[in-house]
Amino acid sequence: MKRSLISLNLALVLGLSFAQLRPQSPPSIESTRPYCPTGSDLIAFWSYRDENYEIYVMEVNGSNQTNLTNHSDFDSWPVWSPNGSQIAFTSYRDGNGEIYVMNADGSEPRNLTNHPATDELAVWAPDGRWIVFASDRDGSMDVYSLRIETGEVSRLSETSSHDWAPSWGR
Ligand SMILES: [Ca+2]
Ligand SMILES: [Ca+2]
Repeated sequence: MKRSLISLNLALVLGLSFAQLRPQSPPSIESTRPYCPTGSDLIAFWSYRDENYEIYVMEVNGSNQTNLTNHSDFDSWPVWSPNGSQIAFTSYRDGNGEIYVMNADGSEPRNLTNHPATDELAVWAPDGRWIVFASDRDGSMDVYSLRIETGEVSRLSETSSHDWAPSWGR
């Protein structure tokens, strides 16, 4: 993996973790994420319409809105795998933020991080083999990579400030 490909677009950071941003009341605007990369005209997004955040997909015209997560805890921030077959997301269903991956139809969700610290905001590498995410497992929020095949995690940023919300360059 070329670190140079990673744009550590570290979020504006006010010392708040994603968990702390969880709203106490439903937001007025539903957050959206990009189109499915396979050109299937699907859009993934997260919504509070069920009184807890769930990940949905819908057609580009807004039809066929489908709840993929159906879990009582916080599920958010969906990102398509490069081939469109899977969706990574952040979930608090295990009591702390974890990076999950599920099939694009919502089946077979699995916890990739499985760590007691906060792990959140996954993005896929363009080759589909890596996920980059933010975690506070070493004391402050930093950016980490995870090799999906092996589960190997590497720390990419090492600062005492809040490094967050990475994205990949092309
Ligand atoms: Ca949920
Ligand atoms: Ca965790």
